[in-house]
Amino acid sequence: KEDLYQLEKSLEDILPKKRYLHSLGVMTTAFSMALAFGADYKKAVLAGLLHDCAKYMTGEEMLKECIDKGVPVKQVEMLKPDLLHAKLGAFYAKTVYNIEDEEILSAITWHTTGKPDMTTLEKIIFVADYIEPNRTLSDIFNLDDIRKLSFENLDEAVYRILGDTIAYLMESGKLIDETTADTYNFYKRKLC
Ligand code: DGI
Ligand code: FE
Ligand code: FE
Ligand code: FE
Repeated sequence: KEDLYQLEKSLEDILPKKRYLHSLGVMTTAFSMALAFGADYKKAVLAGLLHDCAKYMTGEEMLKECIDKGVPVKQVEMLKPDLLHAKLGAFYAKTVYNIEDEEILSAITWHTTGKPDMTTLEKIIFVADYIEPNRTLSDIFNLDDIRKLSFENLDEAVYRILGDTIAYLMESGKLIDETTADTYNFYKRKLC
């Protein structure tokens, strides 16, 4: 049932090549971080591999799919439907890939915005998504620093990633999901 090779093949079939390679990068990064931080590495592998499993559709298609399948959609997700790939990914992880573990499903659900007071596994997936080897310095500011920090202080890494993500969203005039802002505030308070 938990045949990793079969799962990798299914994702390779459905995801665009770059997205598939990114998923493998998140999987191995999350595996290493789970070992470093004493989290369940098997859960980290499954969550990392599957976290973007819905990211082969357009925003419009994801919105329609969520409405069809009864997955609740927030107002900000109506306006920025790309955000839906996280919760739709968790829905597919459960219904298509037979993942029943709530910790894995939750880590997938919250991998884009984060959420206040995350579990170690949730933080690992959130951070691994940002630092995995296929991400490049041209995509992401401060990537070297954040990669190093990620294996030293997980909360600090989450905080820095959110700060940089929010700065990027503001610069490009994009809507900020309230959960992204709440998560930033939570970790800012936690660290001071
Ligand atoms: O799916 P990935 O590209 O691997 O990574 P992700 O799921 O973390 O998505 C990253 C994108 O999501 C990035 O372009 C920033 C965007 N994002 C994160 N938080 C918010 C957001 N976009 C909006 N509009 N609002 C947010 O709060
Ligand atoms: Fe994603
Ligand atoms: Fe992310
Ligand atoms: Fe991702």
